[in-house]
Amino acid sequence: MTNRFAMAMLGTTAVAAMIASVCATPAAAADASTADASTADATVFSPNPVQQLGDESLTDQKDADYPALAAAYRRVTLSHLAGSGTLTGQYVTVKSETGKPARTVGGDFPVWHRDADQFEQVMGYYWVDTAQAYLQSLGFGTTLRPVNQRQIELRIDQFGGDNSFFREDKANVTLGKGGVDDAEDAEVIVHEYGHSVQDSQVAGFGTNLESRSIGEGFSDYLAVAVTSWATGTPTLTPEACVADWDSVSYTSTVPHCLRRLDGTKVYPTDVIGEVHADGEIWSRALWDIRTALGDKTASTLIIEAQFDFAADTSFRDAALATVAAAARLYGSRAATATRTAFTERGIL
Ligand SMILES: [Ca+2]
Ligand SMILES: [Ca+2]
Ligand SMILES: [Ca+2]
Ligand SMILES: [Zn+2]
Repeated sequence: MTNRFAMAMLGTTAVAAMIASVCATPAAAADASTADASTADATVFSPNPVQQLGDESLTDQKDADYPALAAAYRRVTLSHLAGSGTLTGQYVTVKSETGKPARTVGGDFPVWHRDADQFEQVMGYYWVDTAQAYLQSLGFGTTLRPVNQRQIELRIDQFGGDNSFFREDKANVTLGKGGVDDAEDAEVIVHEYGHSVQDSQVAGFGTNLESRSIGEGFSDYLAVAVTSWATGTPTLTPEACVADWDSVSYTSTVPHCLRRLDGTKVYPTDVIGEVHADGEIWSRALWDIRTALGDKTASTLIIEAQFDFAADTSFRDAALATVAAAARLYGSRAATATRTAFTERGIL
């Protein structure tokens, strides 16, 4: 099934709300410029139980917390919180439309498991904040321009279908609860965050088939790049597999993957006019750049290039901008590897 993520196209970019510095704790007050206010411990999957345990036999079981999942829970520290005791922070605020909002008890978030609504809320906060930390680890916001340094509003919703989406008019992301709850899989959360990344770089990005396909391909790429950065490699499921856990609800073949980054589709032969499917042409090119140059170099040039994309870019123009960014940042060897990746997909 390839049709799961719909991206609403309307509207203009919202101005992100900033966390008021009055919320900062004394420890963070010296660093008010980043509003790095406070931290709290919480329990998450990292990135999802299928990938963590290498167990493709796991199933949703109607949101039950069953013993085979026990080893996948991780205690982590949430950063950039506003200090209010809720899941509100510098880069994300969680709005629960399903169940009680998470609150700290004694300074930390209780140990909620997947059968508690608050678990998805914590997941959403942690993985959006981690995705922003990944961008900053590449130099965005220090040696390079900031990328998506705004507060994303993340809604956990009993949205009817098995579907999550990004609405650029509100800088918000909604995560659904069909099948495995979407926010139980970090790769679904970071995929949606990928759309907000591109929207922050080019307002209204993605207005036609090819630009929207790039949006899907990049968001799949970012999902894997961020989760691999956060949890390490090698991975126990194929690294190129996106959403190993969410996809157990709608795939029957093993490994369970919503999509993969290492497919063999080429342009224009394999274009079918559906953005997620066609996005696999783009994501494979990005995957090859990463294989050739390493994660940090590849992701940096890929994301830096996106500032130069037109909202309605073609594959070709976006590929040329990416080659140019490679040359500008890293020189001719990187540019050649980048060009080769797009040539092999038929894009250049
Ligand atoms: Ca759940
Ligand atoms: Ca789902
Ligand atoms: Ca994965
Ligand atoms: Zn998408």
